[in-house]
Amino acid sequence: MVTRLLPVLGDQLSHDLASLCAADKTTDVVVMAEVASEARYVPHHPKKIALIFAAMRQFADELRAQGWRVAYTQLTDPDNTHSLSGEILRYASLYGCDQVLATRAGEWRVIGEFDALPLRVSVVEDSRFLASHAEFQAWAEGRKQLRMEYFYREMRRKTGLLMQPDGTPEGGKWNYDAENRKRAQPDILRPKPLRFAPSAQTQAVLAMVAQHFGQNFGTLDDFWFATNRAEALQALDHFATYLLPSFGDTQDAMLVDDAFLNHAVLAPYLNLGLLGPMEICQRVQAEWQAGRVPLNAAEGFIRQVIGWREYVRGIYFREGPDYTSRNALGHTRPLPAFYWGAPTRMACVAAAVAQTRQQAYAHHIQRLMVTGNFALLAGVSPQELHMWYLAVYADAFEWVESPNTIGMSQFADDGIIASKPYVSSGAYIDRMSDYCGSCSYKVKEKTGPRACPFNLLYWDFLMRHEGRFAKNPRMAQMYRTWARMAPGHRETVLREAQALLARLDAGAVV
Ligand code: DLZ
Ligand code: SF4
Repeated sequence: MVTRLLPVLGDQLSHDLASLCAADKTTDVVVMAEVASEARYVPHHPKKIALIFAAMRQFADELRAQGWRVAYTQLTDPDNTHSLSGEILRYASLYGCDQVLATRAGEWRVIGEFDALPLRVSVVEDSRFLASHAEFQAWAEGRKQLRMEYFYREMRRKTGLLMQPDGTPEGGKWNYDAENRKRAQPDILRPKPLRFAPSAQTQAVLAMVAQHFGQNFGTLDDFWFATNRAEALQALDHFATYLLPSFGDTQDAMLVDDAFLNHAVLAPYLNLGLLGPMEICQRVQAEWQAGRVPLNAAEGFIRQVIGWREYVRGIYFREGPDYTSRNALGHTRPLPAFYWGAPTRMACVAAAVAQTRQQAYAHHIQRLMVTGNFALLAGVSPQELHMWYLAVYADAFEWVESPNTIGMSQFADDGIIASKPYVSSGAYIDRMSDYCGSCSYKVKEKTGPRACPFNLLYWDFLMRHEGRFAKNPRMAQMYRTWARMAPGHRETVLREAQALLARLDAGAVV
């Protein structure tokens, strides 16, 4: 007798998942399915698909070892209906059971699909986050601006992380970001994220993904991700021991030959559910308490997890399903082909894209200030860019990726997340990276054939949106700088920017 079906999605691979906790091993059946509807709604990086499928298969094995019955559909199973709802319905009829117990999906699209099931579906909230939807709503209620910093402080108080007994933050400040903006030097001795040799099961997944998704952007070579909780815990331990001490210092730096610097690369595991946010932060806090890492490193890391990650999830669910289609700045340019690996002369973009193709990973500043910055300056459709980020990064799920893209990076939500657009000229990239030295453009040149495109497009962006941003107190200085430039120079900048965009539109190598 089967009483209920328990769908477990590819990003719900947690043994403490709310629906599993509320279920009964003796009468309920877990349903897991590798389906085309999820694997193909954007052209995911093959490494991302392999990670998810390999982790799903291992999680199913772990559940079985704990005594669960698991109905698991592999991608190539002949009966596969290739949608989540199709598989739930198929198992419902197979087991003669019309009750479903689900943990709320992390994406509106999938929530809608579950809502439409012609079965008796009960949904429990996903408890793997620090702030529930209700808690975020309560925090947001009545506020004019939803700034991450204030939400973060609430989360610090709630969790007690890096807090003193009297309710003040450790070290006296809430945020040590100002110490986390240093340049980095190439260092062949810098530790790297922990790598895992694929098991036989993961190798089978890799072969299958190569066959079915080999045409997608991204390489499968050298797959090293953790694919189960035990490995993810080792990766956490390795990060905390070897990489965390300098995490803050190099957090915003970019180097051509170092894809990871001191970044944790734990987000894929966290977002799949292999690790939980509190256990990661407690480990990081413990390193600081033991005097092994500086406060700016520990605080900077914890802020990303309990502040930023929870905050963007809150925004995604508060704003609703139309959030991903917002386009406040009216940007419609197609995503340039170099995002998918076509040649570009911009060394910074080429490096970020090459690394993305290889690793299904780039760090936050590469995403925000190189690929995101270029798209915003060039007026690329936020929707096309959103699909790109969602596809190419192993950690990207819509609830976390879309507020970062639509809101933070592209200002397409009209300033819900960001108080000003994150645009910069080449100078910022030059300051934070070693990209410019090897570029065919010259970062110091403002006009002329070798002028850095970021320099030209920066002013073009500001002028295109002068009406909207000139009065923004955080932008006014830039408009004053522009006003002080010689009229002839301003004309040249705008003419050359237009010519550059025309070349981009014509498919020339830019
Ligand atoms: C991202 C993804 C992919 C590529 N494939 C599957 C799948 O075949 N089966 C599955 O259950 N989940 C998959 N996922 C994750 C889902 O897309 C994810 O659960 C939703 O986007 C909600 O966050
Ligand atoms: Fe990028 Fe401009 Fe530097 Fe080239 S010169 S790497 S385009 S910022």
